[in-house]
Amino acid sequence: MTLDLAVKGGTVVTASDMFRADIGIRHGRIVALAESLDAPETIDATGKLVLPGGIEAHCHIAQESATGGMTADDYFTGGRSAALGGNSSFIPFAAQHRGMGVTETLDLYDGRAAPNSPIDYGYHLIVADPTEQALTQELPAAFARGVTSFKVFMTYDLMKIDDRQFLDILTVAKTHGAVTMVHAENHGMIGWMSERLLAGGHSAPRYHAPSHPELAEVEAIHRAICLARLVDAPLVIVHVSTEAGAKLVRDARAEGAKIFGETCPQYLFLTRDDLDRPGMEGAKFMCSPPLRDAATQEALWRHLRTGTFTLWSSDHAPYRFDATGKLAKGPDATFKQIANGMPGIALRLPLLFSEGVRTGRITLPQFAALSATNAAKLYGLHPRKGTICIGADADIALWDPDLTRTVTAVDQGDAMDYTPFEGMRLTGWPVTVLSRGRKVVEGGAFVGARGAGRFLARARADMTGYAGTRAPELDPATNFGAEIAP
Ligand code: DUC
Ligand code: ZN
Ligand code: ZN
Repeated sequence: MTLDLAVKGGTVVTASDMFRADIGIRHGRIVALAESLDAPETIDATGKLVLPGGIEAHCHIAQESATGGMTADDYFTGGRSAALGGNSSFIPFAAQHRGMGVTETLDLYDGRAAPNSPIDYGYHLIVADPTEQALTQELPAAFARGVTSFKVFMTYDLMKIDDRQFLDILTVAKTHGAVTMVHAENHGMIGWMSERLLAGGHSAPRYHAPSHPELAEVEAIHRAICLARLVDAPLVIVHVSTEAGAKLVRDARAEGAKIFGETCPQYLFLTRDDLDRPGMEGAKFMCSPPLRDAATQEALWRHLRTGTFTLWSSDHAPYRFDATGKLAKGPDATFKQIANGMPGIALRLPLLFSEGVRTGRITLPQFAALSATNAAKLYGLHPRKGTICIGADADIALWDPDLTRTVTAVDQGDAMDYTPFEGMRLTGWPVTVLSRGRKVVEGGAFVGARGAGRFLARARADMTGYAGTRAPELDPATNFGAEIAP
């Protein structure tokens, strides 16, 4: 068989297996796995781990917030940083704001992504204005276009939807085979706490943590799960930051519901003590939900190891530590006025490798699953992406398991002026990354091209193994019967 490229001598790691094999690539796809292959071009993977290219499934790129702030990264810098972190595709958000149509939103993001992204990309559609037109026509059209996941917010004045709107969106998503994702925090609790803290003169970044109490997340996760179970729709609880929240996800799934959890490095590597740094430094560590404590970190590691979390995502939300970002409202801004979010797209996987795999907390196949395979299955990309098998895109990351590097902001390849993980020494880094057989990272350096990434029209989620738990109260006559596919 004629090959274009062979990756030789490495140890292939998938979500289920580890084996020694050469990988043969032709026209950007994997066409052979064998003990020994040759090709006009070869990559020596001796001593390396050969993993599916990562899929970053939660990041904010070229996205404006409802209040007008823009993320620092565009599709080029965000994609470059993702590639440096071992990813060969990503799924940022396309954010609908109130008064905007869904189709208009997706067209806008196409204009931002297509000319710039160096790696393959799709979007999750944020739905902030579920009008009748959006529900009946635009969301189905988005699905047909390959945008098969929708995100909703239970908090933020200009983004939040109410429970009835949530049920409407879940039902449309379910009808078409889309997955709904939710930012689950109780809006009333956050507003009430914030008002009291500010009235008491507590406006520094450190008060961001108490303004978003753990119970706000727990209540909202519980409610979101109940809403999804009522209509038996799949739901992803994104950025789970509490042990109690993780338990709700685990228990719902154990009962057969199609409930999935995601957590992020910041909740396992940083704590709310970081918000206490002097002056406005704490603003660098403000994200929502906020950082918690050391005991929560350990609990979340446990849940990661035991499978509660299907997804491990960076929630890269890059706002620089200057007047374009965190300090847009001046050096004395209150915690309510500072953009929420932190960067980390290049570190999602190195952090997990170093502190997860190397410490023995998770296995290499678990690492592959959390890198790519689970996201590919849940978000309709599998088996084209997310694994190493015949026929898949040649999206491959070669990892040097023994390479140690110290994290520093300038190495991130993003448009940021800080990293919250500055100074951490991590062992295990991606050294070569392929996107459809093209090198985007070589020798740890970015070699990709602006605009080389392609839009990923995604399919429906793979729900194999999830029977669902439709609420017995629902009468098939109310449109939840057989005409809605499982
Ligand atoms: N939600 C996110 O998903 N990311 C950043 C901030 C937020 O509220
Ligand atoms: Zn969120
Ligand atoms: Zn996010």
